[in-house]
Amino acid sequence: MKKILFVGITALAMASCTHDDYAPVSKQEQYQAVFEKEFGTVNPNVNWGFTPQQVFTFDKDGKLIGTRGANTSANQWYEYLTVPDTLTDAQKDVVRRWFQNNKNPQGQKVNWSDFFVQQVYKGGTNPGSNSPEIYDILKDGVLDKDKGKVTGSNHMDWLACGNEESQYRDHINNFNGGDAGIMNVGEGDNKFHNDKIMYMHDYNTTCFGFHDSYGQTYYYDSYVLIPGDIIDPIVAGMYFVGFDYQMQKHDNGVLKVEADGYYSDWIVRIAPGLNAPGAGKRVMVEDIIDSNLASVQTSDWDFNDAVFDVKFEYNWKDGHNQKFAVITLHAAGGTKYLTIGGQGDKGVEVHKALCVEEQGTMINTGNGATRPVAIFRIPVADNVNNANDIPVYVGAQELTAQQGEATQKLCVPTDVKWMKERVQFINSYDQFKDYVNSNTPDNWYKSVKNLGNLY
Ligand SMILES: [Ca+2]
Ligand SMILES: [Ca+2]
Ligand SMILES: [Ca+2]
Repeated sequence: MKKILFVGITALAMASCTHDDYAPVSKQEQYQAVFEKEFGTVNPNVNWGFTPQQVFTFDKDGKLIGTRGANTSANQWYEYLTVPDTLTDAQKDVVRRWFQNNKNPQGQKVNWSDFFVQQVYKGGTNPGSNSPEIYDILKDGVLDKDKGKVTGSNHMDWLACGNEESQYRDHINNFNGGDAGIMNVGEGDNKFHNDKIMYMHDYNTTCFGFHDSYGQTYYYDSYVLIPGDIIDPIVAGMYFVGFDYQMQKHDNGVLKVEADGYYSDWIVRIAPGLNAPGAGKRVMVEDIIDSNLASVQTSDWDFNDAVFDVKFEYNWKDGHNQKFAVITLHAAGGTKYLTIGGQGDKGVEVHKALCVEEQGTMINTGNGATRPVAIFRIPVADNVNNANDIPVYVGAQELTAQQGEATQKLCVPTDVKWMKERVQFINSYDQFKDYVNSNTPDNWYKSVKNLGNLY
């Protein structure tokens, strides 16, 4: 056996040293070949749309961008965000009724570092027939008429989000007593409205909670997050968090209100902090390079294996200014281990970020799961201001976009739609091939032949 193995190694060494036909070809070289077979010769000047971007700076006093936590500079939100409209009475009504009529609903999770919170309903002001929202008090497990009744929402005083153990658990400013204060949103040329709304910046949606002022206790497991899609078409695409009041207090015995499974004691809407048009750039990623490049087909090219927007900002954190790329992840149209921000554990895996555990599930490309966007931050060096400098990996293979070379990443404005699965890129974006071959038109994404191919 040993002898045979030795002969094999010698033959291999000779092949790679003496015959050019057998010389190892790099993945990128193989990729260049299949890319040019599909799209033609790459023009040496093509840079795939990547350019330096605007950097937003937030000072510690909340000018333009607030410190982490609640950002109360509502008049500036429109400069870098798409602010949700006010909710109509009909929308609030249909949401209230849903929470009042559905006991112990199954919730879901979202993953947003930046989001709005909007008031929907203060429990007890319009109770449902099943969900009283005004509770009897039990003393040592027995109804205690002397204690009277308690309106839960009146004691839900400190709406908060973030991890219970985390130092980053914070108050959603302005949201107390089951209600919220009015904010003046936008000014001047920017759209203006009044609503009970707050923007949470550099935060997280790991959990939501409230402080009960009756028993002086925090509750971080008495909420449920429900997509508007299952409530009513007039709130489709929205997300709502409902809270179920509970209370416990030691006062010559145990006084108690038990959670009743109706999460209508306080209802808020949460909405992702999406970029204002022009505030960021969109990156569309192709992972074919990690496949068997001998069998690539036209429909394998879709540049939707990750689709994310990049916005740069300086943010006051832990006592000094730090630079971040804010990533808004829209789609994960592949089944490989794809990370943004670094390789493996050093980056963020796209399926996980979108709250889907199975790596084999494609997300938001019309052929798998549908999920809300994910929003997260990646620390970057001070000199980084180009979305191309945000590393993207498939396994150990970095995906690159080099001028004049076959690319795995495209950079486009944030209103460009991405591809569905199994449709032909080349027959959807009509002028992409011209762009590859001649570096023009650089707005190739505006020529769409078959809109139905886009998500
Ligand atoms: Ca309740
Ligand atoms: Ca692909
Ligand atoms: Ca795909």
